[in-house]
Amino acid sequence: RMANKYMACRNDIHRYDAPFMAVYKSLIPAEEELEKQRQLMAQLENLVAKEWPHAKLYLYGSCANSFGFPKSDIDVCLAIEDDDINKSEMLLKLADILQSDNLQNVQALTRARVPIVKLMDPVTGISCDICINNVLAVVNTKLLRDYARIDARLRQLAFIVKHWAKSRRVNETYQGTLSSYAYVLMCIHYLQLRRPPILPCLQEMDPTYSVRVNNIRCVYFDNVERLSNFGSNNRETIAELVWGFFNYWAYAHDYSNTVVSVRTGSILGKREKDWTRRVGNDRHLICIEDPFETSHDLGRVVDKFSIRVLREEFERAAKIMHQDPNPSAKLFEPY
Ligand code: 3AT
Ligand code: MG
Repeated sequence: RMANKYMACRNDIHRYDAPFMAVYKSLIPAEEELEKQRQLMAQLENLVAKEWPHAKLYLYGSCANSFGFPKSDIDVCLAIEDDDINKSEMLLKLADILQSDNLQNVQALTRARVPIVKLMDPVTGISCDICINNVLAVVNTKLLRDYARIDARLRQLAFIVKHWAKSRRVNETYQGTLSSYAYVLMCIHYLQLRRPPILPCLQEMDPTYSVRVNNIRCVYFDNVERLSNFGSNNRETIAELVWGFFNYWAYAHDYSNTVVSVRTGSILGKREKDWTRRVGNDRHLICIEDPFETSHDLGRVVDKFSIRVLREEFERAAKIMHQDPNPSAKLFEPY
């Protein structure tokens, strides 16, 4: 199946670069939206500093990793270095403070898997989730943002892939499909493996950035302004990359035996990670290694039903990219 279906790229592919670029541009948030986010952040920083002068607030997720769509909620992490904090108490206290400052719909979800306070700012209309000490998410956000600064094609590809995943409803972890974070890692990995490569492997280079988060050493090369020519020997354009990405996940990826790893910039064996069988709820039917929490498979939410849905969607996308007369519209037709 793999060998005979792995297709050559259609020869009129460059006709579709402009339409895909137009889709990409339509998905970039406006500068005034980012300004509103900064405004809300400043207000929150003020409130938090009064109660916890040593705490810091960080944006994470799509509002800070440069892969955010317009009108998305913002994710905020309150980081506090204090050994004896009680997260629930702190979240309840935070909810009180926010409420008295006229923020709306304030809700403390202390029993959630990641406990948060939710709020809506009536001035900017932005909704926001605040969690406590989820520092690994802040660090992986920075890694994604740093990769995006190396080559513009990453952001183009990832926006198209995220838009496809949302349109086709395969970006719903509670339904067994993949998170946006997983899709962006798949895009980075794809560009690391192009020949010549479009992205380097930052975690394999001499580190210039290093933090320790809950005993995980997060180190990598983050002087990315030095790498702005890295991908210039590869001339592939957006339509080719979208085609190649879907072709890879439809026909070329070895789901039974391999793991994609941004950390090493390579494909690893499931065997070496001991991800060959189901353990608890982790089925490892599609394996995407977290770059820092390396025991964490971002595909673990995928089950035997949703893996079929996903693979059928990859095949549908690959076929559209291969032969549809209007791929930049057809790809995103709602499910
Ligand atoms: P959307 O535009 O909201 O779809 P996002 O980038 O905000 O995309 P998520 O809402 O899936 O992505 O996740 C928010 C951030 O939380 C992204 C990443 O920094 C972190 N994160 C999400 N899922 C995981 C995970 N399984 N492991 C580690 N970090 C994660
Ligand atoms: Mg988000």
